[in-house]
Amino acid sequence: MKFNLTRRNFMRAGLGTLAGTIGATLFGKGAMAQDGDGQDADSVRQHMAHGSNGMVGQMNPEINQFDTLRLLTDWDYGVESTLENGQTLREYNIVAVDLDIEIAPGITFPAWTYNGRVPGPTIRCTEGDRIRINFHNGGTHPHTIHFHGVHPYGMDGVPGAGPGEISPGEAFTYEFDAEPFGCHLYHCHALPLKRHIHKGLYGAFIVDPKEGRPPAREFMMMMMNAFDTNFDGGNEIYAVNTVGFEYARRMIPVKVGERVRIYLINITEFDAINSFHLHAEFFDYYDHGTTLEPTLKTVDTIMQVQAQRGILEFSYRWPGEYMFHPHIAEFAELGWMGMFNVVEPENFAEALESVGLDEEWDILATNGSTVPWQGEEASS
Ligand SMILES: [Cu+2]
Repeated sequence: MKFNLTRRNFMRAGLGTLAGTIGATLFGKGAMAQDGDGQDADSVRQHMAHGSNGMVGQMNPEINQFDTLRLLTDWDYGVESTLENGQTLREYNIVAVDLDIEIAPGITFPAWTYNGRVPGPTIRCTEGDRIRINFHNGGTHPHTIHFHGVHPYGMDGVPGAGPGEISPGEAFTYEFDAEPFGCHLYHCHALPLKRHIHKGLYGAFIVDPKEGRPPAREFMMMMMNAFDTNFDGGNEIYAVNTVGFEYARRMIPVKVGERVRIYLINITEFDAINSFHLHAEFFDYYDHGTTLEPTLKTVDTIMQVQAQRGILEFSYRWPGEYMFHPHIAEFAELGWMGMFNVVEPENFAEALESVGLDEEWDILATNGSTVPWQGEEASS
């Protein structure tokens, strides 16, 4: 019997039984296990029947052109220049491409992507910047980019407005000023909408307030997302940032006592509501991220409909391995569950290394904002 498991952390966390349930449920629901390392759905079920108590399989590093842990912090500031009126211009090139991605070990999904990744690039800027998106459709279907933000009608990226749907091989430049500040998103708005969104055409759009926000370790967890692997109009795999259980296999390093800020966006198609529950702590929540004061204080669960989003802030008092997941058991069992590995500062380098990260990731996580905090509050 072959187990290609990277489950050291998983076992340490004492999640063995849960993981067994997860695997059985995952493959029992009709997800298409692909050839990969030779495990089809039947052989996986057999493993489960023989009492495997870990997640089966290993991600194939050759398939995805992105690392799920690095998606958390890879802010894209575009190519920056200054316009004659003194305004900052940020210019981005986004190409739609059809590409198979791996959404769980051994399970590939024929995605439609922005720049070869799901979610697409995390566009980050300051309120008032001019944003210029050179969009080229290199896919096989008509697509658009619709931004959640303020912009003229012709820049709305929907059929009938401006250029409407951009045909394969064609291009269009979307341009507008970034406002309001907050945690936003963009997605394809071609029809049928649910198919174009669920195939993977979405990304985070973070607009920093001009006065910045207090220092924090920041993560883009855009996206609570899901995949309908057999195209029956329901999802088989759920995740945050695309790969089921990846943040359980490779826990996210965090330091005791530091402020953590999560940009959370729900783009799940087919299910009306998604949610986020944090273990062993409570957080403040900024609905849509459009305020500097929390809109909800001291909660440990938040729900979001599709395209709803917000900013979470919290800090952990004690070291430990803390779960986060939707409080919807089905989603959690089908891949949407992750963990924070909270450690003392002196153990942080080790925590990074244990999941294949480095100092560069740490710097991106703690210096993400386009503007330094200009308020009074001391760093936590
Ligand atoms: Cu599309």
